[in-house]
Parts: sequence; structure tokens; C-alpha cells
Amino acid sequence: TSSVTAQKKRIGNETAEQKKKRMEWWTDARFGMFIHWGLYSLAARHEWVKHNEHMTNEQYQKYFDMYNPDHFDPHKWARAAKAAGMKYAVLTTKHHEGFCLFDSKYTDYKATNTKAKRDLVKEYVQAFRAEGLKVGFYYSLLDWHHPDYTMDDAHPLTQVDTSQANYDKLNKGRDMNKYRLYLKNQVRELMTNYGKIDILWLDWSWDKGAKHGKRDKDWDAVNLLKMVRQLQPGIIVNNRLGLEDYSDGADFVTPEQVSTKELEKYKGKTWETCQTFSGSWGYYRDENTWKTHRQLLDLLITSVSNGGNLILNVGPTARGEFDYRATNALDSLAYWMHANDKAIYNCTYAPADFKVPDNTKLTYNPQTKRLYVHLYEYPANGKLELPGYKGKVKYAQFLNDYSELKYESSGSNDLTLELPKSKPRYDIPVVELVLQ
Ligand code: FHN
Repeated sequence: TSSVTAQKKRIGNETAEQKKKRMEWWTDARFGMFIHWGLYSLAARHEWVKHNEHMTNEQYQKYFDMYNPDHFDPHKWARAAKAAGMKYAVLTTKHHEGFCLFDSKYTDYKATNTKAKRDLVKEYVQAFRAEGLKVGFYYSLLDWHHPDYTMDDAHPLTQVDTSQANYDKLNKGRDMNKYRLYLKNQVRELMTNYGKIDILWLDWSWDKGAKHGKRDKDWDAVNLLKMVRQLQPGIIVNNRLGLEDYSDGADFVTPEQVSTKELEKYKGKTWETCQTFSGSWGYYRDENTWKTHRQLLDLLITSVSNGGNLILNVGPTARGEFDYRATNALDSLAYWMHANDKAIYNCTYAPADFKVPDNTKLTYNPQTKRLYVHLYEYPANGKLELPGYKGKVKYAQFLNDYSELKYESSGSNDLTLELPKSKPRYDIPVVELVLQ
């Protein structure tokens, strides 16, 4: 059938079963940390600051000259991610600004040539592996610094004058073939020089029809992916190379900054939603649109209750630290995950025959046959109605302290769970049901 053909078309001819096995750790992990860190962290007003303020390379050079992350300690980052229950991390090795956090031999625009004089990617890999986390690399396909990257609709220099004449003037002397080779060489370095890499998060390609947008042919995407999979056979790759469907070798789709309601559309696919604590991915000093603890919990629970992953972003400061807002958010997640991580790891959406009780969301562990009822609202009358659950449950408890919860049948097919008057001290407490 066409899906088998498409499957066969996959790079390396991997079968669906083999792909499932390769991705098992990722699917079970459910929760990761995104880290956006670069020269834009000094500007401290969004990782697109070069675009937003139409800066030339010369105008942006001051951040390179000032870059000196004297408080950078990736072990602290790794410990914070681990405590928050994150099982993997993805660090920007190069964002659109073109600055490389790794010691690439193909450019001088790199951290080892700044006052840092360090291969920050190497230290990140070592620290996160030491804490038992899986390591991923984000790599920007776009490059607003490279002299051969031809103009697109996001390049800082095309924002004031979007005429074709300006594009042509700016592109004079630029050779996209040279940039394509640079891109391939750097991805090869990343896939070769840092040991086993678990995730490659490439970013991004325009939708079809964009006037000056770039897609798969610009990146030589199929050959790039072939090289990646040859160098790192177990690696998991996202879907932003501008290729079509899964047959291109992409492993998961990446709904970005979408609402929890929107996440319901992805049930049944292989997906990870990428989200920020605030609006910006890079450190933004004056941003005050920070998600509450409950909003972050809701993102995590809703992702898993629809069979997907959440990767939550931190934008470290130019000194290499998580600021107090990120630390507070991570600490609150750590408190909740310490008690309730069984309702996240190895979980997915509930079997269809379990109705969702009012003001709750469900996650389910198919291996242990445990159903988790996330109490978004705590019933004032101390009773949790479980419609149609009669005969399906053999034990109930709070997950946070394994304290038994009694229940009785309250109608032909329903159960009523007796809850204590005082709500457990979690923003969203979790009831664990052991199924028959
Ligand atoms: O333009 C980037 C953005 O800065 C950020 O890196 C996000 C993360 O998914 N990706 C692009 C926007 O989709």
C-alpha cells in the first residue's frame, strides 16, 4: 500500500516497528528542556533582535566582543532539568544569528573565539550525560551572518526594503551552494565530534509558496538527513527540513506555542510541542508574559493526555545562568513531578472506553494499566464521579502519598470516589486508579 511504500521510502528502509523501538526512550520520556542561548542573550530582548532591529553584522558585532559567560556551569543546568523531571535537553548549537556555541573549523564566528574560549556544546553534552539526560542539538538552517546565505523573508537586511531589487542587490556575490556545503560540514561536525547524540532539532523551512522562503532543496535535505542517519543511526530528527511527510525521515511533528486545546489535534501522531515560559525563546529581561505554574502543568498534562511530548524552553542569561523566573518555574515543576511523575512517564492518552470525569484530564500507562485522573478542580463535596468505571477499577489512591481512596458504585455503571475534605498540596493533585 502507499503507506508501506512511503515507509519503504524512508531513509535506511527502517520499518515502523524499528522506528518505534528507536524512539521508545523519547516517547516514554515525555518531557524535555529546550535551551536557547547565544549572542542575542546579551541584547536580552528576544532571539530575533537582529531581525527586529534590522542590524548588520557590523552593528551586531558588539555582542560577540562582549560575550563572556563567566557563570556558565552546565552541571547546574543539567541538575535543574533533572529535578524538574526533564529526561532530555536540546541546546541551540547555532541559532539564526549564525553564532556557533561549538568549536567549528568552518567559521571564526564561534564561542571559542570569544572571551569564553570554550566549546560550550562539548561542556553541555558532558554535563547532561553525567546527569543521565539524553542530549540533543538544535541547529538553525537559516543563517543571518554567513556571507553566502542568500536573502529570505526573515533576513535582517530585507526588513526595511522588501523590493526584489534590494534582494538582488544584497544577493550579489552570495553563493547558496557554498552555504549549503557550510551547513552540511557543520552538521557533520556536530554528528561526529561530540559522541552519541540523541536528537537533532533542525529549524526551519518556509511553507510552500513563500516569496523568498527556503525549503528542502535549499538545504539538500535528503542527503543531509542520509548523512545524519549514517553518522548517528539511533538519532531522532524533527520535521523542519521542508520535506513532505514521514517518508522523508522526519520522526516527529513540532506544534509550536500552540494552545492546549490545539494539542488535541495531534492525538495519534508522533509529536512534541515546543513552548516557552514566556513569549521569547532567548533571554528577555523585561518580558513579563510568564506562564503560571498551573499553565505549565496544564501544558505537560495535556501533551501526555494526547499522546505527545512537551519540550519547555529556558533562555539563559549572557552570564550563562537561568534567571530567577526560570528557576522558580522549574522548582515548582520539580515539586509536582517528584510526587506525580508516574502520571507522565511512559504514559499516553486513556483508552477510549474511559470517559473523562468532569474537570479532570486523563493519562494512562499501558504497561502497568494505571489510569491517572488529574484533578483540575477539587470537588467541593468530596466526591469524584467516575462515569462508566464500575467493574474496571480494583484500587484507588492519591499518587502523591499512595493514600487509599475508597469508592462505591453509584448507579448501574458508575463509581463515586470519596475524597478527603483537604486537597493535597498540589496545584493539580492526581488520583491513580489500578485497573482490572
Ligand atoms: O525562529 C525560531 C525561533 O527563534 C525559535 O528557535 C523557535 C523554536 O521552535 N523556532 C523558530 C520559530 O519557529
